[in-house]
Amino acid sequence: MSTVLDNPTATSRTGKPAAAAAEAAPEQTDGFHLVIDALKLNDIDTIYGLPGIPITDLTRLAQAEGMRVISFRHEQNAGNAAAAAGFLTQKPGICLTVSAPGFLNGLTALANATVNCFPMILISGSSEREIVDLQQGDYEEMDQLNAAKPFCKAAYRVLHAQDIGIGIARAIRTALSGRPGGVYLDLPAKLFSQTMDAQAGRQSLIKVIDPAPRQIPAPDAVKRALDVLAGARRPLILLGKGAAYAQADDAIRTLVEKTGIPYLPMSMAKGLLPDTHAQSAAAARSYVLAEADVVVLVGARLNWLLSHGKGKTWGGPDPQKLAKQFIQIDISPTEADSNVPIAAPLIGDIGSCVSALLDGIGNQWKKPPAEWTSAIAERKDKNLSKMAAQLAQQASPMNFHGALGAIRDVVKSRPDAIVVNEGANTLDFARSIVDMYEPRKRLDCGTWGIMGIGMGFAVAAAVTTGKPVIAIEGDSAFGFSGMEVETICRYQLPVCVVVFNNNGVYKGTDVNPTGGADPAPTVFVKDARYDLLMEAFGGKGVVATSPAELKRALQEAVASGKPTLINAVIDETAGTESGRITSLNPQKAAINK
Ligand code: FYN
Ligand code: ADP
Repeated sequence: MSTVLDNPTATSRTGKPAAAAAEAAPEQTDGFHLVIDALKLNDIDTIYGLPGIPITDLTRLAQAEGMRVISFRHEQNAGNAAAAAGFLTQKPGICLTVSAPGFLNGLTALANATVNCFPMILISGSSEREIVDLQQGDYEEMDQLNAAKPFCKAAYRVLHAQDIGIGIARAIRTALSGRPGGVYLDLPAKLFSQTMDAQAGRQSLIKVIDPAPRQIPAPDAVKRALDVLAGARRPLILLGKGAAYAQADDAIRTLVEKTGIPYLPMSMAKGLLPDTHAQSAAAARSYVLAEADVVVLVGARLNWLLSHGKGKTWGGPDPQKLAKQFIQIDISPTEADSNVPIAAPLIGDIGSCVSALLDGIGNQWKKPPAEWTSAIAERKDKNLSKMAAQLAQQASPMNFHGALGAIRDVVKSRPDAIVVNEGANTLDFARSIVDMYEPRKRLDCGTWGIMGIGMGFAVAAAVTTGKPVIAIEGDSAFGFSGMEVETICRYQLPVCVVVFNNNGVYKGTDVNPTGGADPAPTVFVKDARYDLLMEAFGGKGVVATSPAELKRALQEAVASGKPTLINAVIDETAGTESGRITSLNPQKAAINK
């Protein structure tokens, strides 16, 4: 394998061979080094990417200069890793791709990061502007800048080495400030080998000061919010992944406990307070959404996951129940009134907004009426008992509850582990069965309900935290990023993938109605050995057919920190079409019934 030093296209710091460099003056730098130096100056220490023309040497040099470079097998997974790293660290995750096809492979992840409000920068090499713009048929020709624009907060291109510092500073500031999101940075191939005076190069770099400035809410907006809240008889705090991202954990916990208001976590806000907290209304979700009269949204949008704040979920058709008042804490002013009227928008960063509410509340706050909290407790107890009974059944073959009950026990004993979760039934059951105890320990399909985030998110979670990662994967969902088990083995990451293998999408029992040889569209190879995939790369593969086997294998994997894949054999009749969101699935027309 070639190294930086023996690779002729990589320039040394002086831009000249060592012997010549001794007599050459002044010292030179180049585009490669300026990109790396600009990232390092801003405390960015990891690149997730996939080498190839024109960025291969950038990956080599970045590693040589002390950055961690995690090379993937497909850019979408590298992009997802960068996005998850952004969410976990509040620093933009960097994804580095080659031109056109590599760039496009990364674009889904960039769009997903933007939709999820995760800070991420997709840096892509691109082909020569002169040829691309005249559409003369360059190698990997594509107008990447314009292709990226609809999918990110902003897209920038750098043409001159002396502008690299500015380009990276703008990308960082855009990704982090206000509502976080994805940014595209286009670096044409020619830029990397441009040279300039090293001293001038150093001076051209920018260390971004205060990239996510605090945004203090206006005092009258705080007062309005407190007035609305004070009038509530059935208040509810709804925590979203924005609240998890904000890292205002203590303030949020204090707000919940001091006011005594029940709270409902969205899936990635689970663990902000432990799911076992007495005030958690997660197990009474339908009840609290329908019945609450004032809802405080903290970093959560009233999108499809919350039925747009309308309809049956929120108490319709009863007009009294539907006439709720919302207080919305968000950094983005345009989020308010996006679906229903917001009585008290509280615009600012979550830490500042929650602190301002706490200051206003003082020590005089009247806790919610007991009839509200005890009605919730009653609903909650009912659902918890129902769940306990389902978890106690040891069905054979193993079903979702059996398998997830085993995982739930392991997570309880390792609350520092990070859970990555995707699939349909595997996602929906895991969300309510596997309790989380610490903030930012759950990563999942997020705002889009996207499949394919699994291995990318798992790699980033392991790389950024060094903690054990448990990826709970539907067998279909796993397929989107499964090849990255090689990446997990190559970097020896403490990731245990549990594949819920029920032989198909949703379930494995569909048949081809024509009686033809092709399997039904939703069915996979029966009894597939996903565990062998991990063994192919030197990791550990295990088949688990019972909750006891699964629990033992997972405990061992977490304790060893070794890459492991557990093929959890699930009853192929278990699972419903589209899981808990069947209502979104267009039904066959009556004519076909
Ligand atoms: C929740 N619940 C519990 C618990 N937690 N019962 C007992 N114990 C515990 N710990 C109850 C809760 O009160 C609900 O019952 C029910 O379990 C389901 O809770 P959940 O999962 O929180 O709520 P729900 O209704 O499914 O949430 C709607 C949703 C969710 C849209 C937010 O379905 C979601 O996040 N979906 C994402 C789907 C997705 O992205 N899929 C990927 C594409 S799949 P009741 O209160 O009695 O209602 C492509 O096919
Ligand atoms: P969930 O899917 O969990 O409900 P969403 O992704 O819908 O969460 O909502 C997250 C919200 O949090 C977005 O509207 C975003 O603008 C907001 N947000 C993100 N970071 C911050 C922050 N630091 N301060 C305030 N709001 C934030």
